Amino acid sequence: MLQLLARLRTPDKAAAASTVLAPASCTPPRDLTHPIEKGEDVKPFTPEKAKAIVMSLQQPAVFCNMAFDWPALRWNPKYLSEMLDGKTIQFRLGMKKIDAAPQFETECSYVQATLEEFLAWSSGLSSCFSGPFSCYDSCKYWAYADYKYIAKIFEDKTEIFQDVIWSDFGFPGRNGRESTLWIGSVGANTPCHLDSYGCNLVLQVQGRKRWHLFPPSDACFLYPTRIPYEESSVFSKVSVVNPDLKRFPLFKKAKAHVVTLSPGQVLFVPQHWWHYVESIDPITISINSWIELDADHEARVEEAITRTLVCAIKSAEHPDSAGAWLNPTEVEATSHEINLQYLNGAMSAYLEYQKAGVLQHRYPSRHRTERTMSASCKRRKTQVMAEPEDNKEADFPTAKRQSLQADTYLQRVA
Ligand SMILES: O=C(O)CCC(=O)C(=O)O
Repeated sequence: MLQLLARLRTPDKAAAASTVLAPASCTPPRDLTHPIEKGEDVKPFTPEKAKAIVMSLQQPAVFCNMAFDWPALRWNPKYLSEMLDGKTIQFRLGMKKIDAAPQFETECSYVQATLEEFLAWSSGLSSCFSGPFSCYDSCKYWAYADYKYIAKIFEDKTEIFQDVIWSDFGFPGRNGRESTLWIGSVGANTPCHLDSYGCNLVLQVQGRKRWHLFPPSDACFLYPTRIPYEESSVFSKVSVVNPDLKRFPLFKKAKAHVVTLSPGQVLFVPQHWWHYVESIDPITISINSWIELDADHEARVEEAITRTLVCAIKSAEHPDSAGAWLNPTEVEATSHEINLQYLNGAMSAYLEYQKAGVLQHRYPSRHRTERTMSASCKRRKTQVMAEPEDNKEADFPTAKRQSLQADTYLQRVA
């Protein structure tokens, strides 16, 4: 089934705010070694219906019981350690203490470590007094192996791509190869941003994450910035969980939709929804896939113009160092020539797309169309919730469990 996120109030009004309902049929996270109980082995939506929801819904939503049989739900830390087989990955470290300014990736520390080293450190083992995490007290810092392309880190274990089955959502052939993996300790977070391209499906695998989502229409209350610069990410200057309302008074008007994603649930994040994401359990693991949309053609042109301008202005201001303005996820400040080539390519693709007379332009309605899967490397990219959170009022629509009947669709909960 599907739960849509409630409109939540901004943090200063949090005491009165509230969140989603969990329909009775929403299953809790389940240990896959347990026998399936009656009714749990039925997916509430066919792939066609799930895709129709994803391609038309304008609100974030959580799908429950759609992934109960995905082998990826067995991707616990021990299993992933075995699969990584001692390979090191990069972890981003940040302070657990939440400041009134967002902790952007430019302000984080980075270490290269094995998953075992990360697990030992995050559980406070004394063996970590040496090793890659030795400079960081796990009581004060969180660590995050974020945004890891599964195709890259498991390039020698390609069989595990099949553990992720996005075809259940109507995207045939899409699996772990087109997905990214996120492994964090408690407090690990991603600053509030929107993704310029696509929409996003996120499977929570282990532990819980809290998502704070804001609609695209809240952009002016979130003080957007392109610094740090990262292609396809627009960051908010506001620390949404500890906002400085003197500097950012309009943030009071932002409508947060807060949801906690539990293992087995799949969050749909619609195009251009802002999100701040925090890990609230000792170890969290999630997997996501950004679904390309026709609207990305236009967004690519806009992104190419933005890149050209930001690189030109910032390289002139800081000729010797891009460290101050370039997000660490960007390899380097690209030259003006490269940027213009990129802009040219994006313009040509957009014109081709327009010439092809794609439906979306004829009917610029609520219905979006998926672009065929491409090799596009999207930097990032887009809650549906199990339990109502305390102190938050529920006033959201939900979809009724379908019992595999295609005629049941979205419904409002009274
Ligand atoms: O899980 C996270 O920390 C962030 C995920 C995200 O930004 C995304 O999937 O777009």
